Amino acid sequence: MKVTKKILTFLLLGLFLSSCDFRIEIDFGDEDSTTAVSSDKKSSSSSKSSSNSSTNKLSSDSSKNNNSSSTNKTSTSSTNKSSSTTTSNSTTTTSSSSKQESSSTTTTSSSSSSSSSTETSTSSSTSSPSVDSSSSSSVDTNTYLYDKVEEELNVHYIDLGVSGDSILIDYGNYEILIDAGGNKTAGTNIIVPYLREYVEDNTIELTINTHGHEDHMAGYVGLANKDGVFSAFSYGTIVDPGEGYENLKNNNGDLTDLQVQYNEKRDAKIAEGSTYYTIRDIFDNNLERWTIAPDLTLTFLYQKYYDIPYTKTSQNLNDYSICTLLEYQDFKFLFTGDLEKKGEESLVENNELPEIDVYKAGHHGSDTASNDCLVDMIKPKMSIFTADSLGDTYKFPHPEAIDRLSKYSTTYYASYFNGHIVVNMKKDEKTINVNCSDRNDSFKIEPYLACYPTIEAIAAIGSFSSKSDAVLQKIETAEALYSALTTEQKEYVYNYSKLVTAREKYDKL
Ligand SMILES: [Ca+2]
Ligand SMILES: [Ca+2]
Repeated sequence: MKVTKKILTFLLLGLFLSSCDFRIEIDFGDEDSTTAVSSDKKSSSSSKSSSNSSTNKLSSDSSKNNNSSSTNKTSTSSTNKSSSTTTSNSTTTTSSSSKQESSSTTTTSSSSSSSSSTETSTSSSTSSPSVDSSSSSSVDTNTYLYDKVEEELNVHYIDLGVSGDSILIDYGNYEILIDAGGNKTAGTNIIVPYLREYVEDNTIELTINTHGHEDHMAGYVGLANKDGVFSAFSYGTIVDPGEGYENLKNNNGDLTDLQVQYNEKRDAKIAEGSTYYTIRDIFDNNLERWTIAPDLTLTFLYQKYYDIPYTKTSQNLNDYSICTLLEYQDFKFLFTGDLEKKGEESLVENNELPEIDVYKAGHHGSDTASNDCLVDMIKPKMSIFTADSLGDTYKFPHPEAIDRLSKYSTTYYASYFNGHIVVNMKKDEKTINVNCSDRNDSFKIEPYLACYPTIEAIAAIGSFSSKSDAVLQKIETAEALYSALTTEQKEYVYNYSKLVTAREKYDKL
């Protein structure tokens, strides 16, 4: 089974992660080393102290203030403490497999304008995948949220088998989880066992559900009577759009079953002691900048939809996506959920965004995201597509988005192509290392764009239950397109199995 194989492969990969050599230099020589992001502060009349940690839930009624003018962009550093020592029950652990698969490490240069090089090495190790904290140095917890300076940071873009987001930022025993999506099955069978490998203290210090779509939320719930991402772990702080902005609503305006289930699971965590903030609470209380360690900060980025309640007339839930900037040493990561054009315009208007090293391409690489207004500001060196179109109809990533990104990006990864994608950075090293569970060579846009008409033709076959000239023509068209591709291009046709299945079915009818 594909999913199981991926997990097992990745566990093995983790065994030698710390021993890998990194070979790709990213040159930060020209960059301003000072903190590059500033958010507009909404003037707040209820400015709670940042040390206000014991409150489980801030009032959602705090006055909604006007968004201040974007001309006054200052950065406020605030720290806040999240505290949750509740331990949730965890009954299972990921099993290991006797199947041994070697993994490879590829590094790519993002300082070069040419296509990335691929240097591959194979290695294996029996060392523990856990972070060695013995070399960590202690820091003042009155200043920082975490009590150590770790030797490395890993950002995991988890492959969910379907398009969807679940991103783990792993810094020793401090973890941030952005979304737990895909679907309920992915939550229980992929995300939970994956996280257990890296959340050794069973507590995720911060989780952010960017918005209430299934592919970003369902994993928190998980399968019935099994662990989902909420039930499997304890949480320091939970942030989401909140009531009135969470909108998997039915036509009659009620919350969907999934939203109701998410709320129940989240509220159970709050009852256990987790701190909960809506994204408006974050800005109303000046909690947007989280100083985790001297070399690590997470900043919530303001955009206007945080303050616009969901209605029938503003019913694109993607607009509500919570956006964050992660800064580790000089490295900068941007996460924008499924934000689309109007949200991106607001994001750019309200924040002085720095150039970004690693950009999770908005909305899985959809044409609706990564618009010029954003891309021209952040100039992403590396773009990652959390896209796995097997079984869906969205055909992410879209060539239009790739075209815009390609003005700046020199390296790409895609979850359907690479599997789990782990970006590793080490303390005091100016290199980014990428390790993937399926294949380490980066995603190349030339063969992808060349095969895209084939991907579209296969998707266009659709479902059928009887023979017809129309169906046969679609199958033959897709087969002809596929057969004309080069071997390399064929590797990018993620829905080829659908074509095989369609042909077999048609011949049997
Ligand atoms: Ca960890
Ligand atoms: Ca932790």
